[in-house]
Amino acid sequence: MTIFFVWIHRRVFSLDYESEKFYQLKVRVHDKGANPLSDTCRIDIYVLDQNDHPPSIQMKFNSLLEHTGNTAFVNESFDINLPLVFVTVYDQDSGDHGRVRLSSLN
Ligand SMILES: [Ca+2]
Ligand SMILES: [Ca+2]
Repeated sequence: MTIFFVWIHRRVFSLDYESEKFYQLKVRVHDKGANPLSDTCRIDIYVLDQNDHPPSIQMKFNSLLEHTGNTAFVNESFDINLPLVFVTVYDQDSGDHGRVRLSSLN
């Protein structure tokens, strides 16, 4: 019996679920006999997601508001039933790692 170790090294510098979730390796072995005999096998590798991306917030003020950067200037007459800001949250992870909850800190 001979034991070999198999590494993923084909253009892979690190495993990243968000870039590539699945690898398939094909391995072949053959003996050194006069009429070589061989066997092959397929190895399926699924990369499991980890929580390696923080959520990020992008916001856009209501176009009715005068604003600069993260600061808006709201007239007293502004209809408070209209949204002040549209917030979009991104998280590249999957499942609970990518599920987010938005809360106000004040
Ligand atoms: Ca995440
Ligand atoms: Ca991830």
